Order: sequence, then C-alpha cells, then structure tokens
Amino acid sequence: MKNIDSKNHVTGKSVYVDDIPVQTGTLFGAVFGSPIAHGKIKDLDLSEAEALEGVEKIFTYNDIPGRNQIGGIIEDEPLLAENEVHFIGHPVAIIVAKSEIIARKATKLIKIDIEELEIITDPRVAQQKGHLLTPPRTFKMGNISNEWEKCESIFEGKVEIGGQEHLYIETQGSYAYPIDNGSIKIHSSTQGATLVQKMAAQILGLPMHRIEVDVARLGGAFGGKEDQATPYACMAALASFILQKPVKISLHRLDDMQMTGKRHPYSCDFKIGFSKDYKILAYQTKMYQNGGAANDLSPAITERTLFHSTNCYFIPNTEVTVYSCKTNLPPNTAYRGFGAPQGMFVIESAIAKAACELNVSRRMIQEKNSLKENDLFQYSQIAENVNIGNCFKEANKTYNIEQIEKEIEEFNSQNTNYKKGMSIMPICFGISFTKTPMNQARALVHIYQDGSIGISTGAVEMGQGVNTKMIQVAAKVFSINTNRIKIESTNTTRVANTSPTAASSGADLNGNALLIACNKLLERLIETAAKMLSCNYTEINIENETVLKNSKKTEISWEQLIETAFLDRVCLTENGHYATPIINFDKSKETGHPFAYHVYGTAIITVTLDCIRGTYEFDDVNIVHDFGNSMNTTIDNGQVEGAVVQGIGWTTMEELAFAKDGRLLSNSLSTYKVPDIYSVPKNIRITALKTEGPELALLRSKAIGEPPFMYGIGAYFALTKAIRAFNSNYKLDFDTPMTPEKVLMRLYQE
Ligand code: LUZ
Ligand code: MOS
Repeated sequence: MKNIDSKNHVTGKSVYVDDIPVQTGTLFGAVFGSPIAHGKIKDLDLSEAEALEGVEKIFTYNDIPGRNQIGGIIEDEPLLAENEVHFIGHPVAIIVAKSEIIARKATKLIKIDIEELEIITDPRVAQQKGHLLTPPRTFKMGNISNEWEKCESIFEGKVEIGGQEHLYIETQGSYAYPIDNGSIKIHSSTQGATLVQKMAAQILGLPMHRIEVDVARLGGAFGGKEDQATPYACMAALASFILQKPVKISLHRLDDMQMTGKRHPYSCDFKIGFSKDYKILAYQTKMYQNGGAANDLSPAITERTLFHSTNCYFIPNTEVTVYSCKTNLPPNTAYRGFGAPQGMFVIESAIAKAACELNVSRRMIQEKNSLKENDLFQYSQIAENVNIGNCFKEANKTYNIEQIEKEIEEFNSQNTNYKKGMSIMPICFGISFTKTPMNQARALVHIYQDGSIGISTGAVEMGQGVNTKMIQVAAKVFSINTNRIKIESTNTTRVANTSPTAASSGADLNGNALLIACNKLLERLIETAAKMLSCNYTEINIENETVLKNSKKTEISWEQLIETAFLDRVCLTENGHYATPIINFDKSKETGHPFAYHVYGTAIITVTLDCIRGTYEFDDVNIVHDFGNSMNTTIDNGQVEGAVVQGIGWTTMEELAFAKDGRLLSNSLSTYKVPDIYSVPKNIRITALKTEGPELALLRSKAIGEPPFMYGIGAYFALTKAIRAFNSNYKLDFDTPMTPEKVLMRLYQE
C-alpha cells in the first residue's frame, strides 16, 4: 500500500499548523528570549515594546494563572523565566500583537538587565563543579576490577560526540483559541498531544478536560517535538486564555535553531580489555552527557545510552556510567535513537581502537563478540531471537564483504590522491519505552451506517507513515478496501492519556490497540451475519467486502451487513486498549526485561576520499535489516534510507558550534551543514532478513523508526579507514562529526 499522504504532501495540500486558516481577530505571538546564557534578571523594561502600535499584551511569568512549570520528568523548567536565565533564548516574555511582524519588532524593544553569572558549556567542567541534572547512573555486569589482569590487551581512549539539530521542515508552532465553556483548543505540532494538554492545564490552572489538543500531522519531528513542542503550545494557550482570542505562534527557523534543544553531545572515556583470541572480557566507560540547562528528557535518554552501550555485543564484565551534566545551553532532548547512538558510538570506537592497535580487522572483533541466543544483556534481559549472526551471514552472502575489501585494497594501491575505506556497522536496538508505564495505547473505531470507517488513535503522523499502517490494520481485520477507511486527527477528546509517538513504538502500540478494537467489532458483525444467514457463528467469514458462509460467497455485501447491524441496534463503535505484556524494569537494581523485542541489522558502508581536498562521497551502503515480517516495505525501506542519511549527517557533516558565551554559531543553514541530495550515498541497498517476526510487533512487523539511524555510525569508521590508507601516521581518534575540515587535518597529520 502506498503512503496515503504522499500525493497531498508533494502537491502541497497537506495542512500543517501554520496553514490552518486563521479565525478573524487572530493575534500572533513572538518569544523574547534571554540574550545571555546565565544570569540574574535585575530589571525587565517592557514599556517601549508595549507602546508599539499593534502590540496587544506582553506576558511574563506574573501572568500565569496556574503553575509556571513544564518540566515533565523533573520539575525544573519554568515556562517563562522568573529570576534567573540559564541559556541564550531562555523564554522570558511573550509578545502578542496584531501581526507577526509587529510582535517580532516589539521583541527588539524589550530592555533586560541581567547580572551575569558563570557560563558553563562543557559537560566535563559541569561535572567537576558538581552541576549534575540527576545523580549519575551505572549499569554493571560481572566484575570488571578482577578482569583487567586476565586481559591480554587493554585499550583506553577518549571519544567526543557532537550533537545534532533536528531540522524538522515544520518549525515549532501552535494555534490556540477559546471554545465553549471557558475551554481552550490547541492545534500543536507535537508528538505528544497529552503532554501538551497536561502542561497547558497546569499553566492555566485548569483541569485537563478544559484543554483539547488536536494534531493533524507534523512536518517532521525526529524527537524534537516529543517534549519541546510543549512550551510553544502553552504560550499560545496562555495568551489565548487571558485575552480570550485566537493566538498563533510559529517559530522562525533561526529562533527555532537557537532556542530549542538538540541531540545530546557526549564526551566519554573508555577502557576495553581482550583475551588472546579477541574476546572482549571487560568494558568500562564514563560518559559525560551535555544535558543543557534543564532536564527535559535527559534522565530517560541517559537510560537508553546505558541500555545500548554494548550495542549487539556480549561482554561478560561491564561498568558503564553516565553523568547527565547541567550546562548553559538549551535543554537537549529526544532525537531519533534517544541516547543509544552515543552509547553505540563509544563501544564501536573502543573496538576500532583495539583493531587498529592489534592490527586485526574490526569486523573480526565485531563478529567474534556478537550476541548469541540466551546471552544476557547488561540489564539482565535474556537475548532471544537474536538475529545479529544471521545478519552478518546474509550480508556476506548478498554483498560478499571479502570481495569489497579486495576491491578497495586494489583501488587504494592504484590511486594516490583518492582512497577508499569500508566499515561494518551492526545494530541492536530495544523496542519499548524504557519507562514501562508509557507502553500503552488506545484506539477508537466508528463504523458509519454506510460502511465507511473513521479511526482515531494516539499515534501522531510525522511523515513516518503510521497513518497508512493504521489503515492497513483495519483493512486487514475487516477485509475491506482501504478507501473505506479514514484516519482522523490525533485528538485528546477522542483518545485520551496518550504516550508521545516516540521510541519507534507508535505503530506497535497504537496498531495493537486498533487491532483489539477492530476484532471486537468484527466479532459482532460475524454474529449479525450468522443471524442473517441463520447459521452458526463459526461458519462465517468476511472476505473482500463479502460475507462468506463455509468459505462460499453469499449475497451479503459489507454495506448490507453494516446496514443490517445498525438496524438491529448493534454497537458499531469500539475502543481498544493495549498494554505491552511481559515488560518490566526495576530501577533500584537496574535489571529487568524492559524491551518487547530487539531490532537487529548490519550495514556495509564504503567511501571514496579526495585526499587533496578532504572531501568525500559515500559509494555504497549495503544493508541487511531485520524487519520481521514488514507490513509495508515501501514505508519501511523509506525509513531505513532516511535514517541512514540522517545518521551519516550526524557522524560526518552536521557540526554544532557554540561560542564560549553559549551562543549558537551554527544557527542557520549556511553555517550548519545538513545532508543534501549530493551527500546521499550513491547506492543504498536494503536486504530484508527472512524471519517470522516477533509476536509483540504489530502483525509481526518490527518497529522501524530509530534502529537504522545507527547504521550511519559506520560512515565515521569508513572515513577513518580511508584516511589511514593515505596517511599511516594518522592516529585514529574519535571526534564526530568528521567534517571535510577535520578529514583534511588528519590526512596531513605527522
Ligand atoms: N522517548 C521516551 C523515547 O520517552 N522513552 C524512550 O524510551 C524513548 N526511546 C526512544 C525514543 N524516544
Ligand atoms: Mo523519539 S527520539 O521522540 O522516538
């Protein structure tokens, strides 16, 4: 099935927040953010801004009728700064005016006097000074301290991992207006409708039922709208509630880039020990996560870094610690992979360092140490249906790795100014929110009298195709044409208490809830049909919009069946609730079975390096991916392709630069380089590993959103290989992103 949105997307008909036709009298908001990264507010002078023609009102924390707090996991984030500011762009005031131009102009007329305090942007410095967002967390298995002396070789190193700007095409925004009975309706570009509802209620001092949040679709999110859509929705809601007028806020790109959090940069130390036959015996790391000025989702991201810090490897003795460090940067947040990419990059670096020093192939170490059935993960979950070995095997068979290696060697011996490099990047990613209670969802299904169907779930469509998958689920259960089925917007009055669409689990959770609702309806329809045909329930089937009796077609069509059911007063509406079974996690012991299943795969990445210029092109990304039994190969392959390119962007191109004073220097698309059509690898080949797929995946089709992002890590190691082929003096180091500038420095390192 084609993605139901593709036509409207490419013809520009899909409606996003900023496209919603505005009501008469709509006002426009702009955010006044702190010009300084850390300090005490001494004075705020709004008079000149307030006097500007067309300015309706300027809001500060004093205007908040409820609680000035939007921190979700930890309550450390006021919506509007009170006495202190903690990062550049930290929202201090909201200007609401008759036009966006006036509102933005007024922000320049606000005068703020701030007594500057010490600015820290480096997580290691923050940790030394004791500025942690939460206490450090450690995952352990076995006992590393006894193990080092048993090791044949030990390697230590340092890893610098850069952040990443989400660069969703649709910036943060929301449109709020008063509706009946003193309620507020909010259209928000958010992954989490319920979170927006809850926080807006808290800000306004209202019960949640007075806030309705509606989400049609997002123009991209990548995690950037799991938590950070909330403030802009709350600001519009606040202004709209106080003024009793419609208010829209839609961030300009530069403001969005400066003010919102990003993927967390990490600075890490590792130590890894091997036996004589290259088995990893012990692994230890300390990771300093740059959390920014407030917690946001950092505690959960910390957790996922720990869960994935050994990637797809079995290491009997580990000790992995993450320090979540408080710095004067915008609070960093969810981003596709949610801390796992950083954890995996460190173990891959440790393996690369060992391979380089021992003069063996990285691939050999990777394969030798890969998880096997019933191995233990660090967090005590037993590895089941482990597919990493099969992925390696299939990759070898399909792509002939040795042949690729040989061709590269040949190329390198024949070329002086161009060098090629290759790397293998295996992945293992756990599916489920690491916070067990979040793994639940609901769906609401109406069958209308004419046989058409309307579906609401908690899933948010953000380009990933979840709506298409939901339609497939209903069409499959009822065995009807997909054009009879419509997906409604995600709305808190139809589906309540939703988890954000995140953790790659939107389709699994909401699709399973939908399956439950549809199956309940199907049962009733079969009863109706049995009554119509005076036969037994078990003799009835519905296939291709027709009722079958004992597998033979009858005269009864889908439409007739629905009409009869309605006249017979059968309920044609159903609600489904799904909660992932089995999973659990005990934080006090850091053990349990947190994931429904794991996604595996492996990628072979090759690159050609121009050794005069330091520029490079990725030739091939050859992938074997464990989709389970993919329910939509077009969508799923598209997710893999997009993730690979985004991952390559993270490790090789996208360089966030902050000045010492906390100012984002790479605050536009001329200074922050994202992958474009020219940086896409020449070939991305995707082979699906043949498996049944796990029972806990929706129709045995595994979650797809995040896992393939981590294939992009391989780009870094392919590049370092190519650099070493040109300059054997280059001392392998780990410092992402490996931009052309950095490549050039390393090509001529002495
Ligand atoms: N969001 C979240 C996530 O709240 N919890 C998670 O475990 C998670 N994992 C991946 C991406 N987003
Ligand atoms: Mo996410 S990183 O919002 O799944």
